[in-house]
Amino acid sequence: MTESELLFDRAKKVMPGGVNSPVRAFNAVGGAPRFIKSAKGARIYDADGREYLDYIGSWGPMILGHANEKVLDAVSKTMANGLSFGAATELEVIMGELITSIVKPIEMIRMVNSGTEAVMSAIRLARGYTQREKIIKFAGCYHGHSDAMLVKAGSGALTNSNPDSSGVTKGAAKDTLLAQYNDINSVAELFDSNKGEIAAVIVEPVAANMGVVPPQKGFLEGLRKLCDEQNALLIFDEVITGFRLALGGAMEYFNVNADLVTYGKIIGGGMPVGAYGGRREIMSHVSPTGSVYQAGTLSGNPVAMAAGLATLTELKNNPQVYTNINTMASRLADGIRKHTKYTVNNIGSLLCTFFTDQNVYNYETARTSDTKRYASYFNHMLDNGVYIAPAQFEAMFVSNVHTNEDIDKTIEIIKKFK
Ligand code: KE4
Repeated sequence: MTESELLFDRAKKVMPGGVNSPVRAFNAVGGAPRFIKSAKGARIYDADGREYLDYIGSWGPMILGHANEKVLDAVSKTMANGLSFGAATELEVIMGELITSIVKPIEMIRMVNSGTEAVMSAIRLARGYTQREKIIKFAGCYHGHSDAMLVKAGSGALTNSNPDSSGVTKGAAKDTLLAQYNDINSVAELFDSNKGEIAAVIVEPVAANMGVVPPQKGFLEGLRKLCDEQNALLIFDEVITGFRLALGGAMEYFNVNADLVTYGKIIGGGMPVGAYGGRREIMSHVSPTGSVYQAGTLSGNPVAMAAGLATLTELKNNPQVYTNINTMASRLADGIRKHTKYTVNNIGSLLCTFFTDQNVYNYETARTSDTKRYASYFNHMLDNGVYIAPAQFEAMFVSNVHTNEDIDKTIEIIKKFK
C-alpha cells in the first residue's frame, strides 16, 4: 500500500470519508486521495514523494504559486509577534484600506474566516438592510455550506448528488428561490411572483462550481437592472473570481457593480480568510454600528492578514500577472479543444473540460457531462503527474508560476488520453 492509502485508511476512522472537505475525496474518480506533504510553485508532492503539476492551487488561493517567498516571509515575521489577540490590529486596517483602494465600489469591508461565512453574513446583511426575506440563487452555483445556500448547490454538493443537503430544514430553505444561470427571464419571473419580498440576488459572476460557466452577454447587466428596478441588492460571490479575473475581480472585468461582494481564497493567500464588503450605507448596518449581528474570534487574524496582504500587494504591484495567467489558460484550453472532442469553457485563468459535446451554459447543460469519462480522464492525468479536480463540476486554476513548458507538457499528456 502507498503512504496515501495507509493515511486514507487511518483518516477514514476519524473523519467522515477520511477528509475535512468532501471535494478532496476521490469518490467521483475512485482510489485514495493523494495526501499532500509539501508544495512549491506550481507543484505539489504527495506522501509517497510523487510530484504533480497542480491545477487546483488549493481551489484558487495559490494564484502566485505555492510557498511564495514573500508570502511565507510575511507570515513568519508576523507570527513571531504572536498568533492571535482577539483584539484590533493594524494589519486589519491595512487590509481594509488596500481592498477598498483597489475595488472602488467597496467602501467598507468586514473580514471573516471563510467564503461560507462571508456569504452567510452578506445574506443576513441584505435581509437586515432591505427588511425583506427572500433570496434568489442559481441552480448549480455554490456559495458555501450555510443552510440557505444548500439549495441546488454546486461543487461537492453536486458531485456527491446532494445539491439539496439533508439537515437543511424547510424553514431554512423556504426563502431561497431558484433561477437558471444565464436565463434573465427566470429571475424576472421570480421578482414578479414575489413582489417586494426579494432582499437580494446572489450570483457567481463566473459560475465555477458546476464546472466553469461564464455569464452570457447581458446576463450580469440584466441582474443589475432588475435589482435596481426591484430595490433588491445584487450580491457578487467573488470567492473564486475576486482578485483572479482582474485585480478588481469580476466587477472590473465585466464593468458591472454589485451592492455587496463576498471574498475568500486569494485574499487569505492560503490562510483561512473570507470577507464581505460594499457601500458604507449598507455596511454600516453591521454590528456594532448597526443591527445586523456578525462576529468571529479569528476574524482579521494577524497571521492570516499578513498572508493575504502579501498576496494582494504582489498582485497590485505586478499587473502583468493577469495577462500571464490568462494567456496560459487560453493556450491550455485551445490545446484541449484541438486534441479532444469535448467542450472546454475558459475565462481568464479558469477553465474546465466538460465531457459532453453540448455547449455548457447552465446547470442543466453542465449535467449532460459524462462523469465516468471525466473519472477516466482524471486518473489518466493523475497517473501522468498532473493534478486536476477529482470531480467534473469544478475548475482548473492556472497560477503565475505555471510556465509555457508546463502548458505544453499538459497538452501532450491530454493528447494521449483515449
Ligand atoms: P469556503 O467556505 O470553502 O472558504 O468558500 C465557500 C465558497 C463560496 N463561494 C464560492 C463561489 C466558492 O467557490 C466557495 C468554495 N469553493 C469550493 C471549491 N469549488 C471550495 C473547496 C472545498 O469545498 O473544499
